[in-house]
Amino acid sequence: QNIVVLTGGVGGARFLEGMRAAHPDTQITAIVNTADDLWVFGVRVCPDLDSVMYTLGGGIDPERRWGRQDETWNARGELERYGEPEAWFGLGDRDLATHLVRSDRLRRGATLSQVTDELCERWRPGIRLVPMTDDEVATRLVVDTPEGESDVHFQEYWIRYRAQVPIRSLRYEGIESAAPAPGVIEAVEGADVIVVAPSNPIVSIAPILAVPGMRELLRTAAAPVVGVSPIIAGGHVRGMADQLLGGLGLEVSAAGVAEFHGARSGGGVLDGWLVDTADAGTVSRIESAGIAARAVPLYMSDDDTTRALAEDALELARPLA
Ligand code: GDP
Ligand code: FO1
Ligand code: CA
Repeated sequence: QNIVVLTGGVGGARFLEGMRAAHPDTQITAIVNTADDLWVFGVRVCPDLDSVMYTLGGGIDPERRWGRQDETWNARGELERYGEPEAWFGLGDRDLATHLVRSDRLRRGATLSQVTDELCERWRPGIRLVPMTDDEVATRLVVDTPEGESDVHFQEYWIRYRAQVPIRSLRYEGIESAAPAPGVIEAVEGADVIVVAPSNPIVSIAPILAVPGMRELLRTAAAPVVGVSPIIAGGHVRGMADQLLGGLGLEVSAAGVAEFHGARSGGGVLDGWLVDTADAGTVSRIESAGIAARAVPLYMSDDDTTRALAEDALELARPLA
């Protein structure tokens, strides 16, 4: 069996842990969002790839859920003392080593997928991690800051402005000329099931689908496509997904996200969608949009419920194959 998961960072990484626990001997391929990535202080940072790699490799900071555990911040302190304008972006000392290796390889001509394979030789995530594209894409937003309208990278909006400023527009810069990374098309075509992880719909899943060819690839895939809602009872679980959905005028609900991704039968990408038991009342609305829906516990509070959630996703997919 081949399982393919489309994923962002935190929510997706946790879900992948459950999938790996449920199917330790199965080939699982994660297609990871790279539109959060940025160059800062001369290094290439890939937050979602690193969140997934560190989580599955046992190196993630368990509280922050990004960056390394047992981290120190000496380099960051020194950057602040230099008055570096980008010091709002926190690169820990341990994390910095990952970025030095990645950036060195990229400058020598390696592709992001090659570097990711190399980093994974150390972390051994047990799941194949493939960036959505080897080309540079950046989620950028035009926002209203206290200093006026500003065109910022997603990371600046997220970290510096804590997703608290009004959004005028959002775009995935560079996406038109991006191509799926090697292995992406083969993975989707060879999949027995494709799962959309409980990741941020706007900044994790949508950019993957916006890579030219991806939407069509999913629409015509032989395997069923099922997703897990990142929204429970009208709110984000961890992180700030509601700021983006709400900020763009979209409905912040499990059903709203299902309709945003759309039914495969109606030009979207989903055959099935899992909502939390708290949202059981919206199952019929989702089904009337042409998406098979079920209500199960979606809160990944411990390893057992996370593994059960992965099983539930595969079970929802089974009759849709
Ligand atoms: P990011 O790239 O690091 O922001 O991570 P993702 O995009 O993969 O995941 C962020 C999303 O995960 C947020 O929208 C959260 O609502 C969702 N999330 C986090 N924990 C859980 C959970 O336990 N259950 C569900 N269903 N969603 C979760
Ligand atoms: N998140 C923060 O809130 N503050 C930071 O300074 C920060 C630095 C950082 C460095 C490397 C990395 O891989 C992730 C980092 N994050 C930080 C998290 C990052 O903004 C998020 O994981 C995502 O991009 C949200 O999708
Ligand atoms: Ca992300």
